[in-house]
Amino acid sequence: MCLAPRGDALSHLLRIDPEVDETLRAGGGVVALETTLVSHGFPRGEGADVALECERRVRAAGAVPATIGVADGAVHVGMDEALLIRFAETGSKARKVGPRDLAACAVQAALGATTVGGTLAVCRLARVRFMGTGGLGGVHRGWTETLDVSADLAQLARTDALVVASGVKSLLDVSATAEALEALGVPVLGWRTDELPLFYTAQGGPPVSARVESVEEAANVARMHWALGRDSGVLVGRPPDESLDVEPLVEEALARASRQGITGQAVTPFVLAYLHEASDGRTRVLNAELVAANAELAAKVAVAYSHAEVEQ
Ligand code: PSU
Ligand code: MN
Repeated sequence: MCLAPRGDALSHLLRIDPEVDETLRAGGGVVALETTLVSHGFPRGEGADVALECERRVRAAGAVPATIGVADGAVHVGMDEALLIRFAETGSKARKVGPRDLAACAVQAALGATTVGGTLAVCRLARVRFMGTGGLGGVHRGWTETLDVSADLAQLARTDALVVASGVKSLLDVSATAEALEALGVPVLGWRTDELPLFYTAQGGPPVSARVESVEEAANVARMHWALGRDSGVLVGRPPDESLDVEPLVEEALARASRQGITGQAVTPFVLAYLHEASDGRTRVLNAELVAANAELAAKVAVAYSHAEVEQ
């Protein structure tokens, strides 16, 4: 793990909220939350409710939320409600910030909503070990032509943090993503399931590398993974409580995007908006629910991890 120099240059660039900083120093549970889903994952403005609900659920589980994003020339680890609302209100006008975009975004003082990969890059620096999100980015359908593979994967491979997600984004090539995770040496744990969840659907995904039944077990696997010198992340796939079969709609949305010449970063928001429209808003409700439930589970694992640290 890279040791963050606590020198002046970094301390003004990396703005760690005092409560987050204290909790990290005391070995308590801190859960990182991303801002891409706040700005880009929900219609303008609505992301704030989702983000605030995630923070509440993390606190209710006994951990401290650290929502991460770039604003006013600094990388924020933990932010106040006003800044969170700014991310939601700026919506798709906020920059989408992956690991490679952090520096330019900070230097140019743009508002930068961090993806899972961007958030994990900051976790590595700030030594935050847990994160909750909706879906991980991964290998896109048609990747043999486009080579469109999310930087989330490479960053997860080099960050010792545990991420709770409902699998990967529904529009991806899920089996290819599972293969990539295996190749990168990232454990994929199923939360009370043998299959990697398909975001909106619990069943039918590729097999996980191990199933875990409790938060203590998940925390212990992560601890052992890191104790064995593995410095990669650990993915915990938590199935949604209710399943929606949206695969036919995803296919329709992708076909439509391709006909309209929509490519790259614009594809996800297009597909999400299409799913929402075509499902009478059910995908958006489920998306908001699973993001909050994943944040809560990440918090419970973080608390179990910190308790075991104290006992040792
Ligand atoms: N899953 C969703 N909506 C999203 C994302 C994931 O249902 O907006 C975001 C996450 O922030 C994830 C990012 O890290 O998409 C990956 O984007 P890309 O494929 O461009 O790397
Ligand atoms: Mn991409």
